[in-house]
Amino acid sequence: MSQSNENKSRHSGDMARDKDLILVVDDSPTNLAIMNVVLRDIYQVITANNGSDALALAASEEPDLIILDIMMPGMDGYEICDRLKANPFTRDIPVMFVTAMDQERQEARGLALGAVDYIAKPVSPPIVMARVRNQLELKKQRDFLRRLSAIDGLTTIANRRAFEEDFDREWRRAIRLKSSIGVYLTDIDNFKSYNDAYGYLAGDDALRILAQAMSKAILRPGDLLARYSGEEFVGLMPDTDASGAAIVGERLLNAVRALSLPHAHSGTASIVTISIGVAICRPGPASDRAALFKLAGDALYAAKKGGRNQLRV
Ligand code: GH3
Ligand code: MG
Ligand code: MG
Ligand code: MG
Repeated sequence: MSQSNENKSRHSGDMARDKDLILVVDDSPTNLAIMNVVLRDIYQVITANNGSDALALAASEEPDLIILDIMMPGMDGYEICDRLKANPFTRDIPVMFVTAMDQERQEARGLALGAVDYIAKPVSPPIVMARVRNQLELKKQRDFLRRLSAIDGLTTIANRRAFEEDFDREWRRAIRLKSSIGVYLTDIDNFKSYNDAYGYLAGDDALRILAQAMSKAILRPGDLLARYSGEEFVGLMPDTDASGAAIVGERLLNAVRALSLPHAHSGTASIVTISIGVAICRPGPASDRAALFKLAGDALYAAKKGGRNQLRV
């Protein structure tokens, strides 16, 4: 899997298409042509006539649905489905089989391999349309729920669950690519007294405003900012070394200062400020990502001890 593929897949959820994209895989040019005619008015259709092209297209184009013929020379539909399901970048794409009539065993085997539905040959256009529409609708609902489960309700940025998933994925990627990875933890300074002085609802507003400002301060598309807990935010910086991480940290500090939210008891500058702890490493197979996270926590503690409104590495 190439690096550009991995980067692309990280952001597939953001990808907006005018039409749903369907990949049709069949060794018969006639069958491909029929499916194309049936689907092309409503959907964008791409085709492959063999397994390896199908797998490559599935990974690079991230179709919304794959329609897969079973009987093919070389890699058959079962094997293609198996491989799609084994690859984290393609496993969530719904697969529908095309089976010859009266092939109960084919249908059962396909469904057991993770296919969501099947179409019987010879294909009936209205049935193809109906089944395709159903599966695309279900996929939209799944994608919606997946996005929802990754979002923090108060600030609408990523939540802790999303961070943990990203951290795990980026960590393994950094090991594979022998690249470095940075983590930062931010904590609002004297936020308890902000709530005490201005009220808890004003505190919630401040959290929303800070979250948006910090999100905007992060330049690189691969970087993640998430709300970790109460008034603590966590960030992930793939492919970032110590100097790059310090630059991001300074941008975050300045973005919050620039808001100039009045905080009479901030103990620092009479405005809301944050402290940041940063940790960077180049993980190997034996490294522990919890240890990197703890280093960021230690650095944050040092920033607090050192007077707040600052960054420590
Ligand atoms: P420090 O500078 O040491 O961080 O001081 P602090 O007062 O910010 O201490 P700490 O980080 O432990 O404070 C957490 C406070 O953040 C407690 C609570 O009042 C506030 N807080 C946590 N979650 C929320 C939230 O969702 N909404 C609001 N309004 N306040 C929250
Ligand atoms: Mg065939
Ligand atoms: Mg805190
Ligand atoms: Mg705090």
